[in-house]
Amino acid sequence: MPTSFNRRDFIKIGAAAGIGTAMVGPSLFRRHPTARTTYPRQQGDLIETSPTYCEICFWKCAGWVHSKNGKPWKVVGHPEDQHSHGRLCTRGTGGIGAYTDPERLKRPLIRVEERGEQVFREVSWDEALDYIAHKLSVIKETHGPESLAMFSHGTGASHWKTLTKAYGSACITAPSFAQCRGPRAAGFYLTYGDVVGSPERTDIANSRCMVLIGSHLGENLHNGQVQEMGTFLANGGEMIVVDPRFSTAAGKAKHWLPIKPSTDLALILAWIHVLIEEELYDRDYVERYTTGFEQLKEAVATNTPEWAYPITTIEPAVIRETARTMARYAPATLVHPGRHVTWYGDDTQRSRAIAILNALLGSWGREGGFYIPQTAQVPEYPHPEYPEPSWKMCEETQKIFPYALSPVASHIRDMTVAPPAPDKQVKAWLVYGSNLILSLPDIEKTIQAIQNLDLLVVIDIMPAEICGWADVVLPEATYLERYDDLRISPGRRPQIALRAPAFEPMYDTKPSGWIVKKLAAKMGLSQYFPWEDDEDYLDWRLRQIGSSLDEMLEIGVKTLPSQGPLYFPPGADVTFNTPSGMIELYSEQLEQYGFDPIPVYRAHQEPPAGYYRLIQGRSPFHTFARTTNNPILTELQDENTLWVHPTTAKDWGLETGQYVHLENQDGKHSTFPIRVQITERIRTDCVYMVHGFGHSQKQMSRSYGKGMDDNELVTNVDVDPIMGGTGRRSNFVTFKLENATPMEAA
Ligand code: MGD
Ligand code: SF4
Repeated sequence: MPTSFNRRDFIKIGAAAGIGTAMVGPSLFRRHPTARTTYPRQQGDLIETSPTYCEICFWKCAGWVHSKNGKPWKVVGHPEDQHSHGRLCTRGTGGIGAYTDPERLKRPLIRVEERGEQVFREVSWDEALDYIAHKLSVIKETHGPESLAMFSHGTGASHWKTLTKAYGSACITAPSFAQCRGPRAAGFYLTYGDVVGSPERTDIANSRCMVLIGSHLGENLHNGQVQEMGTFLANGGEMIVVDPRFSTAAGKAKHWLPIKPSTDLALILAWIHVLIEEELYDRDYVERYTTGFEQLKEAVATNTPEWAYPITTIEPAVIRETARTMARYAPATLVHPGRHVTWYGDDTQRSRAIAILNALLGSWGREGGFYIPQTAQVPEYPHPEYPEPSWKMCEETQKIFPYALSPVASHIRDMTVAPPAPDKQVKAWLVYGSNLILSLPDIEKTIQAIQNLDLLVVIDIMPAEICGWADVVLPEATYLERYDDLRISPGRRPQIALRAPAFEPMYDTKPSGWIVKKLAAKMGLSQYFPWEDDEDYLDWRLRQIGSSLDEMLEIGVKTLPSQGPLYFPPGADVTFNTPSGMIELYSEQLEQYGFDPIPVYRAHQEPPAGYYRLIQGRSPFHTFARTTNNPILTELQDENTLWVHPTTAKDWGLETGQYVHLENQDGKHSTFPIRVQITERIRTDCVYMVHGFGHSQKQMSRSYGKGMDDNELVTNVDVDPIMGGTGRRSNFVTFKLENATPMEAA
């Protein structure tokens, strides 16, 4: 019997099964239970290990899962792995919590009432997949296969992407492009004809000077990168941190520049001005590899430190001194390109300014700057050609944002609400591992788009907010219970890593490899999945490079022969993948679209009186909203706090520990209150919280109502006109002190 719940109560889930409830029936895996390494009994315990790579964030550190007497024990880093160097971060070691969380999704669900009513019934896999296959066939007939959009975040999405392409759609997006790294990709691509990639090609370990512009490494815990920062500091590296907040990194820096938020581009232009005016740039590198230097010199002639001072509040002497420091260590000076760079809408131009600054320092392709990454080449499993879509989302997006290098998630959402033409409708979404309600700015519009769909399928491990809006919810096995595609990421050496299941999937959850193959069969698309199962798929790919699944189950990580030098050899001729073949300080590509060919600073909106700019960052203990219900990680942190400067606190009579509500410039009031943390480590014109808290799903009891969701206060989005990025930092909040009662006391 379906049971009604209000929107916040969300999904009905059947009688809770306890931890250790394994799937009844034969093993899903043929090879792994006997192939994984088994150590002799230690003090009476049977210790077993399986290779994995972490899915708690997308750095994908390789490691070993250890079980004791068949039960999860610990996950540790793989010593050969260049992402983790043998050590996992706090979140990675807490990864077991994703497996043991008794509140995870357990069985497939189908919605039985109107969308938004959140009434579901538990169904068998066959019923869930029949339902999807039937709906997709009707949608294909009515609106064409191009009307399917896929949102993907995570490795398990790989088979779903294949299915989307086999169905006939090219509309596959990672929300991280428009909400995170896209401006950096566009800015560096326009300048160098290449992207920074992930993991970043930053040669931190060999740097002598590192500049972090709103990149809060240390709190932003991308493991290998933070370990390299440790090496850099231990070697006496000088760090310059630009942040309105005294971040953990600022605490390790020689120079902390507490910049007025939204003015970084002015500072970078002033640095460029100083390098050119004082002839501190790398003349040989600039002459050999770049084009547009004279135009750059002319463009920044008036961007003096004195010009930048009233804009940024950074004193001219500090701007000059830090520019000289960068030049002193160049080319082993790394101006870090950042990662989450969608801030104020002019983000591609800010990223381009960072790219230009690095070019003047001669650090791209040089030791201590940016190395040349190497990626293992592993052939794809052969399959038939995908059908050619009659229209492609990326082309539609590029009509509006010319350097959208991938479809833009928010643009797909907007097109779902208002299609550009009757024959270009988006009618079905597959959402893999992406809680679009908390991650896409403008929640109301996201819900409006969902209401326009004929089908919303969510594949997740937790009953995240997006599941509540789905027609079908598919519970995926966690990364500790499944094979996934090989990890093939760029790095200093070509390297691959294997993720194998350490445990049978609990409850009635399944790996995506299994789900997609079965769904493809029901859709008549089996020819695109010709392998027998995940083990056969992986083994075939591995054999093409002289390895095998058995070998990888034993070793976990394999390093392949180097493909070439890590840095430009001295005096080498280098052709860049730009129209001119040079590093483009002046961009004719941008000019032809009517954009500034050299970045120009333009002022942003200021907070109204009594309001403060809301700035956000990451908690070292959590991965955005993904982990805030994890039973292990919530013990380390279960709510976020609001950083408030003492002067602001005094004006409002606030005390540390007190709960407050916030309201933004558009009158949007927070759903849950947040605890105040008074600190001199932040400027007076802004307040700060980490992202990922304030979940509204009661089904996730450890995170429900704990802390505040910054996303609901982001109603103003500054869209980057070059690539469609969604800048979230032009939202201003004021304090609302009434009825600010924390959940536990409410
Ligand atoms: P942001 O969230 O943009 O992060 O990490 P970053 O790329 O480092 O930056 C937050 C910093 O910007 C804060 O210190 C804030 O005070 C500062 N800031 C705010 N406004 C301004 C401004 O106008 N100018 C300047 N100069 N600084 C400003 C994000 C990265 O972290 C990403 S994209 C991912 S996907 C990973 N997520 C993640 C996680 O969820 N948890 C942990 N622990 N680590 C993570 N690492 C990665
Ligand atoms: Fe996992 Fe931490 Fe590595 Fe991310 S950085 S993959 S959470 S161990």
